[in-house]
Amino acid sequence: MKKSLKEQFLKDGYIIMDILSNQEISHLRKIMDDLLSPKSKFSDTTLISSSFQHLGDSITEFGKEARQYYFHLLTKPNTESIHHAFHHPTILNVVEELIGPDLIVNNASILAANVGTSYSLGWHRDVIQIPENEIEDWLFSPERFHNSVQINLPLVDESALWIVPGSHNRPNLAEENAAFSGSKHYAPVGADMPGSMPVTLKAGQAVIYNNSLIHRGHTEAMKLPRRTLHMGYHSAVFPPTWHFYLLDGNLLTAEYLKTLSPTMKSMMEAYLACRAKYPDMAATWTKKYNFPELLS
Ligand SMILES: O=C(O)CCC(=O)C(=O)O
Repeated sequence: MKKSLKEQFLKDGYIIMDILSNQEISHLRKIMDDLLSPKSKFSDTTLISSSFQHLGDSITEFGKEARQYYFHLLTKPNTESIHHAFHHPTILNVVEELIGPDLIVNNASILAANVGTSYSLGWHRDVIQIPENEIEDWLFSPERFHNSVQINLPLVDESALWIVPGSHNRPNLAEENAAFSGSKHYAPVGADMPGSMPVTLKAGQAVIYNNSLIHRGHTEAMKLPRRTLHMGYHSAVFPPTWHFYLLDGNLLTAEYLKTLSPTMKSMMEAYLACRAKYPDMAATWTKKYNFPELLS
């Protein structure tokens, strides 16, 4: 990786890279469309806000409402046909250069919506698992190593992700706090955020970002469908963040693991080993966990 890309990632909190060939885009698009079948049509186009995204949607519900769907695939049987997208060698190489080796996937999802959907998710940093009264400013300091990388990789051109560049390693500015209206989780849907911009991506390009960035999902009524791969990783060489716990480890049963490809199976075994080593999500946002030198 060009040194400047890592520098840009550290400074701005995101980079954009070409990942997929045209052939890979068509191949994955076909698989994704097949997974999203049957293609229900919504008749009521009232905007439905997409909060509580971390709970995930059921893939069989796709298209019944005029909204953006967020499908967590790992631990969902019958979605294996697209799992190889989540260990694409180019993606793993880039992420390893940004945070370190021995990557563990903790989020393997699809963000999808049909033409005509207006999508609006409130501004947030990905700290939803942390109780609001435990979210402290030092979590966003440049000294804290954020062992988590998130990626949006659309198979259709899009600009649904919005970000505030550089906000990942500093606390909220006064005007940002005003936009959040007192919440440390989600700003009210539609709030104006100073310094924000949409991330415009061509199919096959990925935005690779630090999800401590202030960000949101937002589009006017879509003229193209949304068909985006969404994924998250951490390096097993370092302690994980709270994002690691997004996967329900209890669903990674021996029976389920047998249904996975050898690569995904070994990634999930690595996940379980890491889970055994770090069983307590609530430790991950404590100061001692993030700055182990405080322990000595
Ligand atoms: O790309 C999007 O729709 C937003 C995704 C997002 O906000 C998130 O995963 O935290």
